[in-house]
Amino acid sequence: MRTLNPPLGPLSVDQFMRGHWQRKPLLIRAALPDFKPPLSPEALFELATRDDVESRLVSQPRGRWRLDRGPFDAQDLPARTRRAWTLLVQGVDLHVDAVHDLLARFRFVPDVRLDDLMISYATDGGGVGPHVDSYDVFLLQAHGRRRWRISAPRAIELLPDAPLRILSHFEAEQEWVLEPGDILYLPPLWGHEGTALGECMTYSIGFRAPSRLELLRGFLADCADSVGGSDPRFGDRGLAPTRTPGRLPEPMTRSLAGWLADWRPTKRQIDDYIGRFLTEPKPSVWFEAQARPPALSPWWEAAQRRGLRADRRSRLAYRGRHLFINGESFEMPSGTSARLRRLADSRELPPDALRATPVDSDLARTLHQWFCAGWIHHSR
Ligand SMILES: [Mn+2]
Repeated sequence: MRTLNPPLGPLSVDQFMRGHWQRKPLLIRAALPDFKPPLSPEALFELATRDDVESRLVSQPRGRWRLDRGPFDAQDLPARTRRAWTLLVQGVDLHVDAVHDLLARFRFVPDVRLDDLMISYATDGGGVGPHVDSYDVFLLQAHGRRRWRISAPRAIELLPDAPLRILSHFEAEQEWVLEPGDILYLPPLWGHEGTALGECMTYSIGFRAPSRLELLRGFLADCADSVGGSDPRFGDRGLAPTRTPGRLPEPMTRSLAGWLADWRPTKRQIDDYIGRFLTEPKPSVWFEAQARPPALSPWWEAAQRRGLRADRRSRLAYRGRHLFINGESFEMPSGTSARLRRLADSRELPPDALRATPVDSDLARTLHQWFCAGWIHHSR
């Protein structure tokens, strides 16, 4: 995946990042002027039948909000002629190359900040109500028209007893009708409400940002897994008899407090965890390992002839001598780092990057291992 021109209209990437990113909304008319949606509504409905695809149906029977979770058979969905329903399909970039390729236009933001591309299909009047999201989003109008109304961040009150998070008070400060190819950028916590004007499809390019609690939870669990080894246990040889058996023994309290206060993760543990955490695939992603791994030598010959590319679901990042891929950490052997970084940045290695490298090299062995795991493929 090449890095394509950012769809920011007249703004440069620098202007956008300084003036808008995480600060204020931006409407970009004709951001992708000749945009043709790569997926028809029928193809989207088909995706929503799969159990490895996260989908939701939002409707308002008799004026009450209703949320159903997929997968949905064709007969589960309301008719396309029926008003005001919405089908949301999450992570479409994980399943459709042409949709994944769209994300290349947003790689002016680091890959680890990018979450997924969600497609929302709605019939006339459809929407999911006024709400806020915790993350930045680019709303690309892919087909038909949608009216967006937005408001600046403020104290949030939600409708009681609704199956979705819907703001109970929402006063729009600005509103626009988006046409195909237009994009609306929203920073986190801006109130927004989108309403379909006729049948419409909107692509949400969503970002991710960990909270401190999410990071700590995972990190502490990870540390606990790797403690093992020399695990001292409290002992109290010489303990004096007590007449107050209900009281916490002071020496015991002091020892345990010392263990807690003195425990420190190493810098290596910390750096390693951050890289693995930020490249962890989504829970729905499952890589199919090669049932019959090819022998290294013919495989390497083919790789040198055809080049290699990352699977569209693979998450890659590097820092210093470490490369992180799909939640695992590799120390890059000397002589491999320039090319492994190139694989992370461009998501492919063309034949000329591999040609001069012998089959008994660290690079060939590492890439072969990733190929067998299903993380990378031969280029077409
Ligand atoms: Mn939203």
